[in-house]
Amino acid sequence: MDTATACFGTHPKRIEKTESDTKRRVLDLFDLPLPDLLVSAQKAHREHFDACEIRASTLVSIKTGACTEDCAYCAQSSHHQEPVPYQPLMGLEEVLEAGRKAKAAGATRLCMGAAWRSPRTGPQFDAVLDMVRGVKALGLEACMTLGMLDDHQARQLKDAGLDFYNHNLDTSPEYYAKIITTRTYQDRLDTIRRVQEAGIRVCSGGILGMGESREDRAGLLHELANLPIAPESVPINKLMPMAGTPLSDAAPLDDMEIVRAIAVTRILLPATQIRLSAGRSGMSHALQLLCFLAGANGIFLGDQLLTAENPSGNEDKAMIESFGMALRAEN
Ligand code: SAM
Ligand code: DTB
Ligand code: SF4
Repeated sequence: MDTATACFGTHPKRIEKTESDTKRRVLDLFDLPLPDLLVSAQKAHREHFDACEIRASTLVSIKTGACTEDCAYCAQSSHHQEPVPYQPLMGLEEVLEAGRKAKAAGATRLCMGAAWRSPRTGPQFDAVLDMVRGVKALGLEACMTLGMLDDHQARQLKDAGLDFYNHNLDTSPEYYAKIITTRTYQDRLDTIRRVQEAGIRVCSGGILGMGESREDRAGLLHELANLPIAPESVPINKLMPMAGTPLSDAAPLDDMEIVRAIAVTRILLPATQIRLSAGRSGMSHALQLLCFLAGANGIFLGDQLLTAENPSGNEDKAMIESFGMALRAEN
């Protein structure tokens, strides 16, 4: 493995990359027999984490719908039929109430998402900064996903105490234009760079099952693993086909392809948190266990994602307990 990693006990720390994995190598990993792939991923996982621990984040949609962007998967885009109803920016107290509930349910991070191309500087952004400060004061990690940021906004978020910024590459550079036309891959890379330069940890991943090829999935993971600084958190989403979107009838991805993609992510980014994100409501417990064996070590906890359904908190807790695993209690 050409990847330079730093391990500090079971806590992942910022990983500076030295050399790149080639895309060919990533595809070769995908092609491994599943038993071999799973063992390699488990080995990498156990070198950096307690493999019986799951980290839980809870999502809250702080601004919903009426989004100007045309992401083909998203129910919040105003370009599609049947977009979800618009809800303006949530008040601080409502966000904090969501944070208190998330903490009581066992989450250690609140991930606040806004359906924006990019946030507008001014009173609205100031309100977002107050949310970061308020969530931190509850003793939770704070994550935001607000679209594209400029340098100043990234620094302001850092100063407010933001721990993570979520900005997904979503798919390979080659497939990207089939999914989104209103902003480019380079725009996304630029925002990730600004966030990293501001000293905020990056959460960046993608969606599987949008009609892309295995080569595209390898391309996405190759991009993530070769960012100048490795992302500290990678969400792997399975497409939830949303009514009215161009991907509403997308053919479901083979389950084992998701397991493979998680295992490859774990091998390429051994010290990164990997979150099994959207799409769990359609997955059996057995499939989710395979994903955890492949190296996933996080979930979104709570009955709702941003707008779409998620397994109930009670079901998830019972599932994790039945595996003899546990929710990690601290950040
Ligand atoms: N507007 C911001 C942006 O696009 O960066 C933040 C919110 S956006 C909803 C966050 C991520 O959710 C997307 O990048 C995408 O990966 C994921 N997502 C959205 N809709 C999804 C769906 N139907 N199925 C799976 N993942 C989805
Ligand atoms: C991510 O990669 N997945 C989360 C989080 N980052 C913001 C969002 C999933 C959204 C699923 C569709 C919805 O709820 O509308
Ligand atoms: Fe808007 Fe984000 Fe949905 Fe794209 S993914 S339409 S930017 S909310």
